[in-house]
Amino acid sequence: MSVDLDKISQALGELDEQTLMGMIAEFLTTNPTQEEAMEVVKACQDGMVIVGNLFEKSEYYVGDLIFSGEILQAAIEKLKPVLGSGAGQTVGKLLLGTVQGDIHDIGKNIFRSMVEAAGFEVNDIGVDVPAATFIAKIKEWQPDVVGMAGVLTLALEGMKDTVEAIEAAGLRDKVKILVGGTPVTEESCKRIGADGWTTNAAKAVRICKDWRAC
Ligand code: B12
Repeated sequence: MSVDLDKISQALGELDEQTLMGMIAEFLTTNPTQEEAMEVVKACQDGMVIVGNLFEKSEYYVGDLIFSGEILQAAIEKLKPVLGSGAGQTVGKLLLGTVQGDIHDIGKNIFRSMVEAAGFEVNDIGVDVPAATFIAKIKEWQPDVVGMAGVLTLALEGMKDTVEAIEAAGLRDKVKILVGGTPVTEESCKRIGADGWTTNAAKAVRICKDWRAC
């Protein structure tokens, strides 16, 4: 791979948009594969961890978080043609949203681009989505998979509440549930009552494909 992934993380961590976009533009001239583009996404994700840590230490402020989000969105836009176009046959239907209480959506949007590229039809219901909206959309749209996103620790509760509400509505056996975002772990997945979890969008796509294959 022709690009220095650590430098990508560092540029995003330092909010150095010019350097980051320059490196991405150069990377794109090398005719990269989807896997290589995903490694760049991962490096950007690591850069966001640097941003988060500096925010925790009060060296960065909310304005810096917002700016980091904008830089990452711009980087993902540039990488989108390599991450996938979404063309081709539909392999399944995925309902996707960030759970109630959480407005973070950058990771969700990356996952959406990638799963669309893998042939899924995606109904993205946005951020801060109440359980009742998930339920109404499951009834109306009948997805195969429900993806719940969240990066706040609080989102784990939102996910658990949503799964419980889906169960109470008698819809639990109609859908597979996949949870994703930084705080999600094997243990929290079990507690939430989801069928799968991941903090990696490429792995999430593989899980969705495997579910549709069986
Ligand atoms: C950017 C950012 C913001 C932006 C969000 C912009 C946006 N449109 O999303 C803004 C400025 C709005 C923001 C606001 C806040 N934020 Co903020 N934010 C971040 C930051 C820096 C990056 C998050 C991010 O985008 N990461 C990059 C993406 C690519 O990673 P990801 O989400 O994990 O996604 C990957 C995978 O998880 C997976 N994936 C993601 N979603 C899904 C979904 C499914 C279904 C699947 C299968 C996979 C999947 O695919 C992705 C690619 O591989 C983090 C720091 C960090 N280290 O995470 C803090 C962070 C998450 N924020 C934090 C906080 C505290 C806040 C605020 C409360 C700040 C405030 N005081 O107002 C508010 C929250 C408001 C709310 N109710 O949600 C804390 C959370 C602490 C906690 N433990 O709960 C963090 C960790 C910062 C910190 N270290 O303190 N934030």
